[in-house]
Amino acid sequence: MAAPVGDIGLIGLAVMGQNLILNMNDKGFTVVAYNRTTSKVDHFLANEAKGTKVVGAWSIEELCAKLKRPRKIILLVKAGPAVDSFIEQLIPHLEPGDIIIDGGNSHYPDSIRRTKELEAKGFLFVGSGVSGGEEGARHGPSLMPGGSPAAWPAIKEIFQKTAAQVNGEPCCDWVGETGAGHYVKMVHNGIEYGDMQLIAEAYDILKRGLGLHEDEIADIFTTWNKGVLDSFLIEITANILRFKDDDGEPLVTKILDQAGQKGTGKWTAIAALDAGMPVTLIGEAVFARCLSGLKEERIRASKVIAGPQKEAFKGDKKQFIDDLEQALYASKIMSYTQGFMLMRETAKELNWNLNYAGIARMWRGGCIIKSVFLGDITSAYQKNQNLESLLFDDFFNKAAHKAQPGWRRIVAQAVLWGIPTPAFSTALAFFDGYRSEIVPANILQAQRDYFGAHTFKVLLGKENAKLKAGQDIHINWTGRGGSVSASTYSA
Ligand code: NBP
Repeated sequence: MAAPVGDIGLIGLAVMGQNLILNMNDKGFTVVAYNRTTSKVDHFLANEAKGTKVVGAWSIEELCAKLKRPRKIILLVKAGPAVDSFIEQLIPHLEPGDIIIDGGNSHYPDSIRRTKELEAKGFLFVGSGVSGGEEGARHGPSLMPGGSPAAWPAIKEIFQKTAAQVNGEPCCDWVGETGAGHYVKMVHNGIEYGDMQLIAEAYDILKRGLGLHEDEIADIFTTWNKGVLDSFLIEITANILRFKDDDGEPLVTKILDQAGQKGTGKWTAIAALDAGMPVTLIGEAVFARCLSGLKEERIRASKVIAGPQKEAFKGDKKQFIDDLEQALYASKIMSYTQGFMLMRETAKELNWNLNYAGIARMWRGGCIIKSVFLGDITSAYQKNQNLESLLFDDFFNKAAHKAQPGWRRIVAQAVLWGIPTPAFSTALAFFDGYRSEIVPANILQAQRDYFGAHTFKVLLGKENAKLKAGQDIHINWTGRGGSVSASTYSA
């Protein structure tokens, strides 16, 4: 039998798989391609892959036979049972140390399970976030691999050469153990929801608040794209706003205001609730899409619920637009602060050694949230890998302080106009809550103890004979209740 030729195998010849194969081929790797419906292998070899080094396989057995050891096989198939089915089919043809890589949009608990199951059988598993869609897959995606650490040295060269490059650095590094790669990809998608919502709110304020035309708003976004907000999403939004329908109207004004979602933002929000972390901006971004979905109800409500009388803006427009830029920047800082806090908490819970500077670097290029801003986050975590939150980093601390006055003016003005800004507002509320030594949770604790004998702890410095430090205290608030307290636990 001929010696194996393939550096890596790939299963799943749909849009992502085909493009990633061609990309890896361009980087000098020999890829063996397989698909469940094998006619797609023939079609791919005869068309898109014609003239390349790509090798076809028409069975799992043939795919495995054509790969160099340790075998590396990427699955780019529909997330869910299809991934498990291929893993089962592959196992009889693998040897210990071989590596199965899932590059689809799998939910991280599945990747945790698959890592454990495959490692128990002597194989290695990598769950890798792949971002950037078709274009990214073809010319350089952001790749976020996690799973069995022993797999990384074997796949590192292929992954880092295939990924997008920014300033000569690959947008790919080892993320962490078990499901960490897919977890980080999920948080990436959640952050993407937040960034998109913030831009949509800025558009709404400029359109309904200042009364600007799409062309004028596009110019503002183009200017912002040269400063701290320099990012793919700001750039494409400017292009979208300039795009005209056949009658010369901006096409965007004709698009139904009902946002779709595939679920990764929701997964992030649920993960945040499970971890008990205040990832409020992503949550609001998901809920804003839910509210947008209530189109018929909103139409009816708009006829019977009046907002404030709209007053024309009398202030300094230039100053207002500068304030809005700062509000967007500061809100974005809050969103990333929250996202990294979530990753930190989960890493603690699941014993992952997450590479935070690496994560920010991976997101710098090849993906939807790519931005200059992520370079500053990389620097912050390079300076201090154990940073509690971005707001403790000098650069972001100063940036948030500088943005504060304009940010508050924008949120206040939007409230007066009756223009909803859930993402801007929650970012500011988070900032004010996070910087408060005292929050009104004392009232909540008192209420809980009053109606349910849930107990409370005493504030440091306020102890006395009745209020003892560190103890769970129950007070008979009405003189009528008993002295039995409920057991304490966190739900
Ligand atoms: P699809 O998500 O459309 O999946 C198509 C592939 O899955 C085909 O190879 C198909 O085989 C295979 N497949 C299906 Br569908 N059901 C199967 C089953 N029950 N058993 C075995 N194979 C099955 O392809 P894609 O859009 O290229 O995405 C691939 C992965 O990458 C997905 O997890 C996706 O979420 C993720 N992703 C996509 C993007 C993007 O922009 N599209 C970006 C980032 C990540 P067949 O040809 O025989 O039907």
